[in-house]
Amino acid sequence: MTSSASVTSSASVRTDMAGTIAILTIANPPVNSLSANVRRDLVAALSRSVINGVTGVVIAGEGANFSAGADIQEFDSGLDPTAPDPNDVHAAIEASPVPVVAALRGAVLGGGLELALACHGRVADDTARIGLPEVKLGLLPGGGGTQRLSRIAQPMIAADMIASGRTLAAAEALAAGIVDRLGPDVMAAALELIAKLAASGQTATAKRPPLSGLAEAIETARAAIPAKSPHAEASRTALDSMAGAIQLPFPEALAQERRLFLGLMASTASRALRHLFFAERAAANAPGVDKTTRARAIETVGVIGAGTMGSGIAMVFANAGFPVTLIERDPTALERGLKRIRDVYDRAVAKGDLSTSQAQQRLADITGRTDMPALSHADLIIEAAFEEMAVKLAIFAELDKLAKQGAILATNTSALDVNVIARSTSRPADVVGLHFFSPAHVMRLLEIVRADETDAQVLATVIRLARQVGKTPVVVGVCDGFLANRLLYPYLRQVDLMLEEGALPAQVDKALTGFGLAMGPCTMLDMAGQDVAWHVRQRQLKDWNPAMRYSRLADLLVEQGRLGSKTGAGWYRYAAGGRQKEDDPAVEAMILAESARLGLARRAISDEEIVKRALYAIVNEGAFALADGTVQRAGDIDVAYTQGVGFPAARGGPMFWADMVGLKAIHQEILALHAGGDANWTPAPLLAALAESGRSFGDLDRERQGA
Ligand code: T1G
Repeated sequence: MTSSASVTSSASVRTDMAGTIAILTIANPPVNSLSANVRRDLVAALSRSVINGVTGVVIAGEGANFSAGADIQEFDSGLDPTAPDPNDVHAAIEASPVPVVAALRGAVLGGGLELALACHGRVADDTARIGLPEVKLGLLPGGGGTQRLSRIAQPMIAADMIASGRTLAAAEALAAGIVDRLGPDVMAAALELIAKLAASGQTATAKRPPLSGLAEAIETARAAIPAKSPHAEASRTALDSMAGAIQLPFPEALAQERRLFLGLMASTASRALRHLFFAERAAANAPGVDKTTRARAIETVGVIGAGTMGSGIAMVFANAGFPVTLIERDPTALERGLKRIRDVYDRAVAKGDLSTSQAQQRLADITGRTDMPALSHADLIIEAAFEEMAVKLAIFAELDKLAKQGAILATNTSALDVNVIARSTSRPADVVGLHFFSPAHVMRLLEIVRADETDAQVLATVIRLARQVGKTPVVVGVCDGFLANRLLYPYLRQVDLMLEEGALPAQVDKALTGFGLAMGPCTMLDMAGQDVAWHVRQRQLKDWNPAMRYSRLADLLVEQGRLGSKTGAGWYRYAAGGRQKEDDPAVEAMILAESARLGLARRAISDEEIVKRALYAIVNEGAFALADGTVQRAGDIDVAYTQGVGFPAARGGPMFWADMVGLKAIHQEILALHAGGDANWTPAPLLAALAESGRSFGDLDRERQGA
């Protein structure tokens, strides 16, 4: 075992001795990222150990993680030229005259794995999660990972890890040759491996030949890169770097890897993905909630409503191992909901995504009931009933009577006022909005709607629960549409107005999918149901600003019963049960007739204008939402739109994209559009202020974070 006393300690690397073996422990909470200081101290501690005549070195991580890799913040704040770069650290390890072994636990990711690969051996316990996820940040392993993994791991696995960023469990890593030993006591295993290496002599990874079969493995991995992946370019470049292991001497291949890495680091796509990495974590923060806020225990969940959303939400929690009671008063509707769930699991088993026993376990966790009192013991109850306030108020009145004290009462409403629902109960502090996006068991975004009186403990509970069930929480305030839908309203209005002025649905959709949106707006509404948006518009028309142009085109669709794919017709015509979409001449005729009725001379509208007007509408409304406090950060909007609305992650989200375009230019174009008298283009004062002061939405978020 190791001695207790630390021989020397620096800020981020502690040195202990176990006999004549030095144990260097990286201590840089929360995840031992390899900051400039850590790299500097590692080189110094290693050099000191060798000078002191140790017979071996173990490198370990403080706490649960070995290391989560490079400090991602450094890529934007600037690399410290005075600090050793990762390749300097790895060269020092490989030059060691005594064996260096990595003791791996928890996260062994990115630069953390690269550090371990430079060691002469690696041991792990079964908590280790081992991978090179750099491509998910639009990067590639820039510390020798593409070269050393090619010399250590089974080639097909190595190429897949590098191209996809997939993380291996410890046992997989052992089977792939990345880990030499697996055991519960990594320190003991490390000391044993050092003794073995000291006896047999250690070989630096860089001196080993690349494993045979690498060329084929690279081509196989290249063919498997999903065309629509936000990091497709990074994956391809990472494999190009990996091919260097075959084509070039190690030092030249390493230099090529570094060059390719720096090129990706400067790319907009990587900057966008790095922005989203931090924005996703920031979006889970809420006023009055921090890591010390105690959460309530959630063990059982109730869902009210077995429709599309209710059954999807029930699966979200069953998939995470929670027992769920699904309430639907109408037995036929309940059976329909349960069948919908069975069908989803059957398809998952057929596709091999789930084993039969997993599907059976999840189904067993969902209990269908028609009586609300079955929820009296639930810790969390989520209402997913019909989107009418009267319906929801009646349900919450009943819940107020039967739910146990301390239960969290949530509504899945997509736009209704959660304050009104909360205040209708005797326990408003326990009421919160949990707005899932359809299909709930697939879409990662979860809008957590904090009503005025929602207790901080309730927010803390549902934020942590969201991440526990695989959702990305974004905390928003109460307003019409909360965040994602509120910003869609002006976006969809611009679409309809452009249809009146000269565009057609297929062109609009093509322009926006060409920009990178997963789905065009006309197709999106046909899928969601034209009647859903119609209900929202009817509610908003009650106090409509007459200076704000309004198109009734989408209303005409609904009046003609064209509700979208579910009725076989919407903006498009659908055959084969909604799977085959066709342009519909009847819709074109309807649009042309409406333009004529309005006396509009139809004109050619460019794809560029379509993208600008559609997205500027989102950006402008986002600035209004940031100003009124409904949304805390521009980054929250980016997370919501990339994870809930299909905005391309490689563009970072609408607000990051606007920063790249330049707020001054956007503000000028909105002013020009506003000059036409349409109140849809009233410039948000916050956007004007940022534009005039030369600041970005990113600057605003940093200012607010620093405040
Ligand atoms: N750099 C900086 N901060 C990091 C970080 C990192 N690598 N990883 C996590 N954090 C912060 C995170 O922002 C959060 O901060 C806190 O740590 C807890 O994270 C040269 C170029 C390790 C699986 O991509 O996957 O190495 O919000 O909330 O859920 O080749 O963090 O508390 O202020 O996610 O337990 C490659 C990224 C880097 C791994 C832990 N490495 N991290 O998950 O906690 S590039 C990665 C993760 C690189 C080299 C290349 C996860 C985790 P805050 P968390 P978690």
